[in-house]
Amino acid sequence: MAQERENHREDVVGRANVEDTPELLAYYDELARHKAGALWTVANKIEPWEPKSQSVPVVWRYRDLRAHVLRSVELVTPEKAGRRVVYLNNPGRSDVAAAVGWIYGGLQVMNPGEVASAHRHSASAIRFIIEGSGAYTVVDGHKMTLGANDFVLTPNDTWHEHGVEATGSPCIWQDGLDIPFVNAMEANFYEVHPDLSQAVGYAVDDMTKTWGNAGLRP
Ligand code: GTQ
Repeated sequence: MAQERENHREDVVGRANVEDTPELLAYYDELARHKAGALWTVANKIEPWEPKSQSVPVVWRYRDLRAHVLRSVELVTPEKAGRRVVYLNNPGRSDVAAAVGWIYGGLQVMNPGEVASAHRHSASAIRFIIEGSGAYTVVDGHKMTLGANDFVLTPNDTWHEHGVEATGSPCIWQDGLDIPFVNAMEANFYEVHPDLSQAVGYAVDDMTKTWGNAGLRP
């Protein structure tokens, strides 16, 4: 049975424009049997005139998602889920779990007293704290307390774990990671911390105190 063949012809000088003939079609079948193909059938597809996005425009409103995010607290534990997150799934990028382009986005929620185990991976993360109190993250032994409007970076391959102190309130933050990009590079490694949590090796909030002030030297 002849499979569906691609031939992305363009009637433009300098672009591939080869008409199908029975002889060529037989030739393409022959190449396909060798796991090969004729570039001119796909050249115009793989070298578009300008960048093409698979992403489609989507607006995710916090007021629409918030209740669904909070509902996940009743449905799964961080122990079982690893991370309790509702991710933003662009209909044009669901194959790579991207919110847009090569960027992953999600809304993570934790209740007071909960901790999510420590891990590290090749993808880097940024986090915006949206609401709640008592949240913290530990990045390579540096514990940082997090409140609404705080922003925290988790560089690639740093150990990280999140939690909310028992005295806090339910916390929601937005995660952004380059997971789809790193996967596209086929470069993503993932490790669970051998102790599932890190020893805090520095004064709490030392990073904020060191870098979150004026006074960088020339
Ligand atoms: O906190 O490390 O939303 O690895 C998705 C994957 C958060 C995280 C996400 C992750 C993380």
